[in-house]
Amino acid sequence: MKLMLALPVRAGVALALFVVAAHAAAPAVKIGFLVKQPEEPWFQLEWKFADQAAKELGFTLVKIGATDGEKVLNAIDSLAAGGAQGLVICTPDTRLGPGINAKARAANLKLISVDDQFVGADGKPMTKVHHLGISASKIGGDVGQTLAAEMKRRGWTAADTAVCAVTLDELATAKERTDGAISALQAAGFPANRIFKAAQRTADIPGSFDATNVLLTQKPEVKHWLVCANNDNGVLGAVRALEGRGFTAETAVGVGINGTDCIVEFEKAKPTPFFGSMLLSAKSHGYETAKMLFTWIKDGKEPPLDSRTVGVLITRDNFRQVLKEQGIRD
Ligand code: FCA
Repeated sequence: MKLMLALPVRAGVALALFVVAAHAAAPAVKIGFLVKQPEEPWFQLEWKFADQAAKELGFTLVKIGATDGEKVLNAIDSLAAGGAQGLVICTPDTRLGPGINAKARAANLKLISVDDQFVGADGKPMTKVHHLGISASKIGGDVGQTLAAEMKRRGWTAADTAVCAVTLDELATAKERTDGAISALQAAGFPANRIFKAAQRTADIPGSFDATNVLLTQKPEVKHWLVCANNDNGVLGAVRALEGRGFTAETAVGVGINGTDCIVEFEKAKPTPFFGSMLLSAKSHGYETAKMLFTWIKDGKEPPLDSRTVGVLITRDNFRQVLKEQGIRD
């Protein structure tokens, strides 16, 4: 009897010791999260949600602002040396894709690209690298439809109105967004010859400000402007240029994308030409990508190769409520 009791007890102790040992031996999961423009509120929110995943799921997150190719390659080296097993990246240049992929593979790091899909040497998207991005054409289409609806609501005529599309065509997702907006405007009956592109030289507010100023100088006769761009900052730069020429919320309308970089604009006491934005899901892009990578590393569960997220229109009227619902604001 004594022996019978003793055996399970001993086995239990042994099992407990084994569990402790196994736990100690399991390598801690460490993940890098690299973004191309760490100063953009969009990327800060991605990081915030990735941090939340790290806390909830129990892994280490290393956030790195990788603003050029050299920084990306150095970051991958230091992640590998520091024992990381994977990285999520929004690359500063999608053409770095093949190099990043090769380096990550060589270092045995699992890889997910976010927002901006890698482009191969053939100029085509690298569809074998796991990616989570936005449904860019659809979201751009929603921007175009919103602009067309606002023009109609205000009773503007096509003869008095023109479209300023601030473009960043070297980035595929950006081109899909502005192309989507232009197609939707044309589908709504807007004449193609009143749609003008202003190419940004840099993907920030000054880049869009400069590009728009050139266009406004060329077209002084236009009474009303409709503005679309790659993202909120693209539209913000254009709005600042329009304001510099006396345009107001009554004479120009811009709709951005991200919904995160325009909050200060919406909070201004007086409306500006920045009418609305397609709010993207920073939580999916930050939390979900980090979680997908974590479960891939920990349980070997490979994420889907290509995931796409949607956007929802926010304006001065509803932004507080929607941001609260999405956990972006208290
Ligand atoms: C690109 C843009 C960002 C954001 C993201 C989803 O990287 O540059 O502003 O829109 O896609």
